[in-house]
Amino acid sequence: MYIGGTGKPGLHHLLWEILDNAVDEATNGYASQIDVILHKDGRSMTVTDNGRGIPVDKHPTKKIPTLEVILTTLHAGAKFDNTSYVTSGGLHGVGASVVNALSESLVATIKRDGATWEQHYERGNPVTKLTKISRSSRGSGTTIFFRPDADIFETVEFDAEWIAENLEIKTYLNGSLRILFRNEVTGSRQEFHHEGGIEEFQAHQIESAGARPVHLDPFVLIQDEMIGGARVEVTIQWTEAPRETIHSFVNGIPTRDGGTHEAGFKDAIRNAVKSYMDTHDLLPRKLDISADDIREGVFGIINLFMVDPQFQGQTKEKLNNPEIKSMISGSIRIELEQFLNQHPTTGEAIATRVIQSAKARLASRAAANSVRRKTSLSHRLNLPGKLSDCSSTNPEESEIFIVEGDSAGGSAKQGRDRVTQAILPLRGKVLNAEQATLKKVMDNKELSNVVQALGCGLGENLDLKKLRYHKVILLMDADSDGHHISTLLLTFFYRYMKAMIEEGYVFIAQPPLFRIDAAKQTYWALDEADRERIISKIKRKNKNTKIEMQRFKGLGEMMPATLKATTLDPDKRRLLQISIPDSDRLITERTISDLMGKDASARFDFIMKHVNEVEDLDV
Ligand code: 0R9
Repeated sequence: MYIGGTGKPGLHHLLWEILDNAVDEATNGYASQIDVILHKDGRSMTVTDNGRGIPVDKHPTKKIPTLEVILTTLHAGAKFDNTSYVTSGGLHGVGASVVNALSESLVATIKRDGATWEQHYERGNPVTKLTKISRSSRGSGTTIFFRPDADIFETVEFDAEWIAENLEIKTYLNGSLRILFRNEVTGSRQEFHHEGGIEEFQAHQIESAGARPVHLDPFVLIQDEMIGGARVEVTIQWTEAPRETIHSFVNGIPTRDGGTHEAGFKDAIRNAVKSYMDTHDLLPRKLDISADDIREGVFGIINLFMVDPQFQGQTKEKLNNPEIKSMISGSIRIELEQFLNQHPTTGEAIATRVIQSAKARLASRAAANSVRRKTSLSHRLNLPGKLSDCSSTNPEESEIFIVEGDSAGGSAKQGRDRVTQAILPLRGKVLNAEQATLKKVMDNKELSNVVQALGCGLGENLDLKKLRYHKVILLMDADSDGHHISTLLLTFFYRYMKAMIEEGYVFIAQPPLFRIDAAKQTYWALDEADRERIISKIKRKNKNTKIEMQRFKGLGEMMPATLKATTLDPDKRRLLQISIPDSDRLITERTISDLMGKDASARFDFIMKHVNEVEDLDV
């Protein structure tokens, strides 16, 4: 209920919670360094900040130390906040008490007023009194060690890479903060410190997306002393990228569903640029410019610091304070317009970019309209010629297999259930949608066949009510070419039909790589590891059993009956459902742009970083 589940994201939520409390102390100007340790067991963590230390004196009404109240009472932190203490509460801010309750062991160590205090907890209950363990202490601060409860979590292994990514983002959002990450599992250390703050963050994002800026200097605004003591940091830069990339944060926590601050930010961009173009007579007559045209190619970050943010939505990741929208929109608009007027070369480059995107949108709309005409249900005959459709018209029971190559398509066609399973073979090259405009995407024969077959349009015209199949299954060979095509199709879906992934309609089929026959039984193995597992199971039963093995070179080699029995039949097959982890959409976004974007060096870095994790790298 409090951490969104007991899987991997829930486990890491515990760390984000403790980390946010430490970052809050830094955001408020009392701490400058945070040390994070992943211990040797891989399943316990320690976080230390050098702030003031959680108060250890007796709580005025509860008559126990404030620290103990904080660690044993839900939402206790909120009651202590004064009106100027900015906290991440409301997002991760469920309180340290939740981390304590869900940990087998938690130890709090506080350095304050020249002494060191410690208290031990197990599953949320104190097992020692708060004890002064030293009469001296250098400096002040809070240390929390915790080991999540293995009886509660499905996995208790922390993911060092994910942690490091999040720690780095924290330091981009708090330019003066330094975070040291020690991974005792691997013996490595990383230090994160980005004095350039969000401006550096944005430059890094633009570079890793391989996007070419259309003007040199970004617009940067740091506005302190807004109404209600709020503070906002903003950076904006236009690039040639075919889409906008806006990241919003409140008190350093991502607001993935946006909200009033992001809406105000977008309004400000539109109004400032529109007014600048009007004033300087830069708008061509007869060309309607939309807000989307103005923001195409924009990389933008808005980080708002405010007391008492209110959040809404299922994941509480949308800011809901209504007064914020006009406050942000008004102040950013004035500053941005002034910036454009003071930097006419930049202003004109942006105006040219906006006009270019308006013209491209009109061209794309014409292309998309033609696809929509072709995909409308009344034109069923206009479905792609290569599609072997199913006879059912009920999307809930219908599936489409997008298959690599005509020969695999032939086997799949013979092995399928004609009522519920459609087959679409792909032959030509699938375009990399990460590096293409909608117009180019629609000109690609294979992708346009997919769009026509699915029937629900794409981009701004996507309408999932018209989706003709509720299972879209990618069926590729288990080799590097097959993986490549799957990756290209997933990139396309992610960029142009993301809701289809979010609704859980996209799957990857898992055809076997090996057939194993032993003692009159047939087994199917997905990969080498699976094969070894099966063989040792057979040998355990009888070590003299004769084993015969066949490796499939590709789907095309498989008999239709085999394909049916292993991969098509809903009762026997294994499918991987594609999802975008809510826990980190930012990382998903970055992974897609690193791996599929124009910047080859980002891919090179990725390969070098992960090369040791792969047994047989196929390059
Ligand atoms: C390692 C993780 N760090 C923390 O959890 C942490 C919480 C915290 C804190 C204060 C200072 N440092 C902290 N680190 C703090 C101190 C004071 C006032 N507000 C906050 C003070 O000295 O007066 N606290 C967060 C909530 C609370 N303290 C409080 F509710 F107990 F006051």
